[in-house]
Amino acid sequence: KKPVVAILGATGAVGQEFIRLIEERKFPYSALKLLASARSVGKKMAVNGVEYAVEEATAASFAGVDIGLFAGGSISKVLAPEAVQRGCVVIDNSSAFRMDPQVPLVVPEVNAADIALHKGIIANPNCSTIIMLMALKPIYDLSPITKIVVSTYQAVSGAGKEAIEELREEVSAYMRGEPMMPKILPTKSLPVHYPIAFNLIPHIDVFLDNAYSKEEMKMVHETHKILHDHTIAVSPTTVRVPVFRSHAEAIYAETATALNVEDIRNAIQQFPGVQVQDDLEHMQYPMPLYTSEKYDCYVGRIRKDLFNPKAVNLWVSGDQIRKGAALNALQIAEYMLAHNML
Ligand code: 2RA
Repeated sequence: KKPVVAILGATGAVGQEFIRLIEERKFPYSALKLLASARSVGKKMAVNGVEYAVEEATAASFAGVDIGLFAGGSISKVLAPEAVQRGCVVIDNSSAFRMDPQVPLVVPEVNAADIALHKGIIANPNCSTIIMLMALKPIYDLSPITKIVVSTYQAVSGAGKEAIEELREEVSAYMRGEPMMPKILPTKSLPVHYPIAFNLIPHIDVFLDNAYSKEEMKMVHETHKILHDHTIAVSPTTVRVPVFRSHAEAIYAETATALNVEDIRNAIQQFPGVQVQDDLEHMQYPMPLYTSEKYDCYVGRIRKDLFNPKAVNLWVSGDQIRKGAALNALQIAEYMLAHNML
């Protein structure tokens, strides 16, 4: 039986990507509901050639719904339990439930077995965590990773549709010789904003008392939960960069035993959802302009650390809205359908 599917946050960047992916991957449904906040009610959106009117998301919206694809945002905290109470399985892209022990946090290629433990909600990890673990899980399978140092180069799409628009506006203002008028980055809710065009902002989400940002601490805690290994030392720095869609990351990974680059390269190439793009002679390495709109994550610049024989350095890039959010969540739903878990 084909499921009844609801998309919560249908009009946002991730919500729109859910629709595109449902069409591209021919995700089956017997009925579809597009839900959003009151201000979006009535908007028309086409899916598979059928026009839908966006409805206001309320608890009652989930009556009879089998799968809830939640694009993210604070509304998840309120509506996910209501949806579960009405028999809906929720795949939530918000951070609300990621660290809840009752809620599996899943990258299907990394820890699909955790999906079966769900009690109604399955959490989608943060985009920067997903992209990092797609590159590192194949290495972890060769030898447990003991330490990670990661710097991220995160696309503006992570901050939503408005941030994508803001980058465009700033570039054109700059080219017209006019002042750039930032209103979104680094974080919409904070009183001070900086331009991202021709700039880098080492601040994503809010700072905590330990001088790390929430975005950075997500990479620590989510990595521990997904790999079921709380011994990994993770040192993150997350940075917003003037790129539209892909997140890129420079990673140093130390393993329990020394590995050789060829074994690492082969393991990454064979891992589902990842491709090695690493041919220096022909200037082949992943770049956000080329990894955007793709399903896979791309890994390059794979090289032994110069000083530590148990460490490797590498570079990964992946589409933040696809594998970083909507694709990963939809793949969890695809996995559940394929394993009769819905
Ligand atoms: C960001 N990872 O990039 C966060 C949310 N998508 O802003």
